[in-house]
Amino acid sequence: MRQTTLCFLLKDDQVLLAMKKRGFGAGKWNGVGGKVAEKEDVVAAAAREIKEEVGVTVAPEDLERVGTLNFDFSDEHDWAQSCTVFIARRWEGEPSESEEVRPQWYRKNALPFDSMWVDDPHWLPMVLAGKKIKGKFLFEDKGGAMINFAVSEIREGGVAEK
Ligand code: 6OG
Repeated sequence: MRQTTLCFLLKDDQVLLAMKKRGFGAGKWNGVGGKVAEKEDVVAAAAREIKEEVGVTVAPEDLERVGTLNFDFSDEHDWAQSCTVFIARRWEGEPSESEEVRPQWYRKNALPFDSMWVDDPHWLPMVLAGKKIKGKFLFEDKGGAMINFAVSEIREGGVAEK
């Protein structure tokens, strides 16, 4: 399965979202990320995508791994991916627009879910509340709708159901 990354920069009560201008997920707000290259580790991949997409530099030790999400698509099996989610509270530089995305800060309690992937309301608030999670999601309609999903919080010493 394809490995991808997704990272959310956090500043006070705000989270950086990026409007994808082209390619997979175009027209949606999301964290910053993309495919992990061959022989690249996920942390390096996340740092590379953040630099490419919004122009800021995050040190590997400032990328905190907070979740793993498995996405499956009933009508597009090639799109299946395992996505490692990170948050970062320290970086160098100011987020800026690139050919791929337009970044914008949002208050954590005022996220534009209507223009995000349909799975996001089920796990992103948990991540923004400081939880570590794992989730799996099955989509139809090319990601337009969810058939089923499961999200659980990962706690020290075990996994608790949401
Ligand atoms: P590129 O194809 O752009 O990498 N991604 C998803 N993010 C959310 N929130 N929900 C989904 O539900 C997603 N499916 C994929 C992971 C794909 C980027 O899009 C994210 C990667 O950051 C279906 O290289």
